[in-house]
Amino acid sequence: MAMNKSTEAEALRHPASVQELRREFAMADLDNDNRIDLEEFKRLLEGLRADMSEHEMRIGFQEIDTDRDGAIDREEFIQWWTSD
Ligand SMILES: [Ca+2]
Ligand SMILES: [Ca+2]
Repeated sequence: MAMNKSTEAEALRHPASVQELRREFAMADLDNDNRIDLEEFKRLLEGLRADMSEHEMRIGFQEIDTDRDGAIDREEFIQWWTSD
């Protein structure tokens, strides 16, 4: 059960990307309350040039906000980006 190079690379890549996501999160969290609300989420998507309608953004927001408290916290954000 030898760990091959690509598995190692995969393991190394992960923490780096989480760090990256924390930075993304901090940038998206415009008022620094450690939550991304719907307004901030829309701005984030606009910044990413995501061509989404108001309705699609709302749906996306609700998908990420898994505990349904009306805001995306860091954990939900990271889970969203790292699922798939
Ligand atoms: Ca915020
Ligand atoms: Ca939430």
